[in-house]
Amino acid sequence: MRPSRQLALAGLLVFSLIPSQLCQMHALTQVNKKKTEEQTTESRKQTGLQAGTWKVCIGVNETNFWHIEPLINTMLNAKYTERFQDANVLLTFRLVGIKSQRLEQQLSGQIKEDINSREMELTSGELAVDILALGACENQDRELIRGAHLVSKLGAKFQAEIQNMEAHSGNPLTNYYQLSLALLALCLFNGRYSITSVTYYFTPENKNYYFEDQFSVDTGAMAVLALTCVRRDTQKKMNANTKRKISGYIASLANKIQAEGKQGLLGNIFSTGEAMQALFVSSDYYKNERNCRETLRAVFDNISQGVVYLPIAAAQILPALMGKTYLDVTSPSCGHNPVKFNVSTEKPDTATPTTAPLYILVKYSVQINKTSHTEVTVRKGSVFLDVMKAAQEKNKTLFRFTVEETSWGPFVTSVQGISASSKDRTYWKLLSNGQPLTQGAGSHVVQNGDNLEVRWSKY
Ligand code: CBY
Repeated sequence: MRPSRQLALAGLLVFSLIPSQLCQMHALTQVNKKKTEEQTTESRKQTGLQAGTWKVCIGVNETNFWHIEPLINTMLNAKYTERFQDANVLLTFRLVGIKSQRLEQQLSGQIKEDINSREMELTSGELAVDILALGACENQDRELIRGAHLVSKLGAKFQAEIQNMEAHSGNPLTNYYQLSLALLALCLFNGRYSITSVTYYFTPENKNYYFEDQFSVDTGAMAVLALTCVRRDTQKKMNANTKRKISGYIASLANKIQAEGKQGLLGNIFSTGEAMQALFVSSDYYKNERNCRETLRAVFDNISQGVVYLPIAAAQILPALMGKTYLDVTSPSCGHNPVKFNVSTEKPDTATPTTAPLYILVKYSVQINKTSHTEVTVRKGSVFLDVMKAAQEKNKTLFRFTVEETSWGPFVTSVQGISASSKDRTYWKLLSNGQPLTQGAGSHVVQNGDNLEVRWSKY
């Protein structure tokens, strides 16, 4: 750590030494410990893990803390002026035990304000994350959850999703990621949900786990967490057959997640954290040390390349790296961590460009039934959205568009006046050189000569 950083240390974070359930789950026996020691010398060099701590797929300790420092700084230094990303960040801070009173107060204040002013408009998933964040690790915000009857309000939103599926050929109001978040929060905070609906709608074959035939790892992961909570829910009287069914769903979804493993990542970098959480609670995947090592290496690589710079992305990846899952939100180990480390609140260096801007030329097209093409010049380092703006300036009729702000940045809602609709499962898909983007329009940096496209699609 640089001296300037040391000066800027906001405080020493002290975590207590409470072994997590994962610790016990993945603990190595004495017999294979020696063998593992030899095998993992190389991996420790790469991930910074120390001998003796190689017991679980927890990526972070005092020595290799620097790997995740950018994630924490991203969350600490973000300007939380918009209503979005707050809840995910607060949830993560509480769950992994990062103490920042200032940020906790600010975020929990903003979430409460948002609930007050937009209660009716909040989607099921938004309210679910709010409840998870406010209720994480026994704290006084739980009073508000009770006082404002947030859990029963979430129950009503969950019910509305199910009614919509009944009325509109199985399409929920939002999506299955949000339905799963809602089920998870209802299950953790003793809300009402129907086991019959869960067994009916959460079968792994349901189309809502897929976007255009592609299994959504994010969605599957959230469903595994929710279903695992349901299976463990002691308040629900469940017969053996139902329990077996749900266990089958969990196993099948966990397999689908593993099948999306690519060079250590599960899906892509943005789904890997939650997918890790799902596999921690549902499978033996990370008992295999090699799988753990590969995931950590891939995640740390991506972090060091600066890919994870949105607070929401950082918030969704960090818990798994610290061996935590969203199921820990109501467990006594919530907020406890076996790691001691320092957190700097120094603003990251912002490099000011010294050279004159260079321009690049890209192709851009809008495809509905027929395709409209153009070419635009934008500054080097521009993102997809800049290209859309440049095209719109050239020809309003063909390239006009609208966006809606989300925690992941701008989401393109309409092009040429044609609007995406979750009711019809339509959206504007973004592609570069024929490949779908793995980042949104506000994040994806374009390169000279790229062939960029927005395509009217059905998922
Ligand atoms: N969150 C949500 O409701 C979103 C759930 C989610 C599964 C989400 C990914 C995962 C997450 N962790 O939040 C999701 N995306 C969904 C459900 C959707 C669909 C939204 C439909 C609906 N009715 O809600 C939809 C339309 C299929 C979709 N995502 C589209 C897109 C594309 C956006 C294009 C546009 N019009 O602007 C895009 C860019 C893919 C493309 N090539 O067109 C896309 N999603 C991406 C890349 C992503 C990832 C964002 C990564 C990033 N760094 O920006 C994502 C994390 C996410 C957000 N989508 Co969707 C998935 C990933 O790559 N791992 C709950 C709420 C409370 O916050």
